[in-house]
Amino acid sequence: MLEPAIRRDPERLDPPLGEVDPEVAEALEQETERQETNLVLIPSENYASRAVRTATGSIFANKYAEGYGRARYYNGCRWSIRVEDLAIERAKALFGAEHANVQVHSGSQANMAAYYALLEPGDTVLAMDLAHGGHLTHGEKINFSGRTYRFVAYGVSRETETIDYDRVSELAREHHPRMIVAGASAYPRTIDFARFRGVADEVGAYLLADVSHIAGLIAGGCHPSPVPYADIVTSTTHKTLRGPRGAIVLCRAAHAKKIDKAVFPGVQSGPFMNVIAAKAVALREASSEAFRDYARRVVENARVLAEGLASLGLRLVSGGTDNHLMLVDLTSIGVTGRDAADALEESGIVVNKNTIPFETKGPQVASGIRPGTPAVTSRGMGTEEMKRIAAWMGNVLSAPGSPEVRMRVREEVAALCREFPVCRQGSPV
Ligand code: DSN
Repeated sequence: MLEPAIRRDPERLDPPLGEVDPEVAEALEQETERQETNLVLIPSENYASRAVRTATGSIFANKYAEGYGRARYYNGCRWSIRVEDLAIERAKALFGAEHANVQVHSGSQANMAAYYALLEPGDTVLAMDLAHGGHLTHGEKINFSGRTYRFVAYGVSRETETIDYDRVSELAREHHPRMIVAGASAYPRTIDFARFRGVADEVGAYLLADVSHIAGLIAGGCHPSPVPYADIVTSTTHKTLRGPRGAIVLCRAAHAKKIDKAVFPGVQSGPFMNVIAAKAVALREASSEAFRDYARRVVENARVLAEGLASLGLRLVSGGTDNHLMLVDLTSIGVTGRDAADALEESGIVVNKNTIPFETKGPQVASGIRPGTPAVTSRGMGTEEMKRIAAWMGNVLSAPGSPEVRMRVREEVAALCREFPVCRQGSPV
């Protein structure tokens, strides 16, 4: 039999990135170098595995698959349905949830869908103040959440800097919210979801848990799960969970239809099938014993890093950490969050500036920084490395104007990074 002539040479018609777009290729190369040679302490960032990145960059990106289950608006969805089913089943099994929506594109859209499913515009919602550790989508005036619903803010107590549950209860009785949001972006302590449920029940409110930051710790058994208590749980997939950039929504069976409808066609149309395939991979990885060990090491590393910083005289909001992050109040050393983050970046240590509870400066300056350990732990670093990182941070923060100190730390950081490569063969990273 004669072989058919190949009429299209894929190599010629579909050249590699470097040939198509040298500028983006260069940025990609430089970003790889940056991620290799710097210590990432931003607690919402992580290194997704090669398997997750392969799925994210895969040809599933070419497919439209609007709809759910077998009811799609496009043909050719057989393998898209397969990866979506895998992601759904794995999400339900990992978190013990009755229903999972894996189509939702981002954490913000997950929260939008949750509000859209259970609330009417103008309804009252009780959520954590952004300045106390909440999130933009938990009712900030400039965000869709604050513009659409009537948010009332709770926060942390001035004395303990931990969530003031008595005040949450008082506010709930005063304002009768239709929903209470439990969850934060900059809160270093364990969240008592059972207590939130109790308050919600007192006033007949729905409970939404946004676990974007701590999802990996929950999956790994290092933080109590909100699933038994919350009506809806939203989470991003790229933070401690170490998946692709994206999100999931988990909920009780009673809310399943409303959530699915709120995601599509409510706030989204076509799902990102490549990202859904990558979520399936990440959820499989997060079900492993190795991931449980990873989550345990993230928390242990955070505790050691926090102790190291405190031993240098730096003040930790709430006195320490139970999870993957800590908030460092720099007021007493006379350095702003912005200057600290800039000086640390020049030294090869990447953190984000952060407001602290009862902040007196604007968010672009801020009084604190928010270091976290998910990414450095993914690289394989442990408690000895955390002690060295704390010492380097102390050196830089006590001499923020010294280029010599920054240069010395930068060299030592680069040497440590070489011992823990990000893209090494055969590593989980
Ligand atoms: N989730 C935020 C963070 O913690 O960095 C960004 O929206």
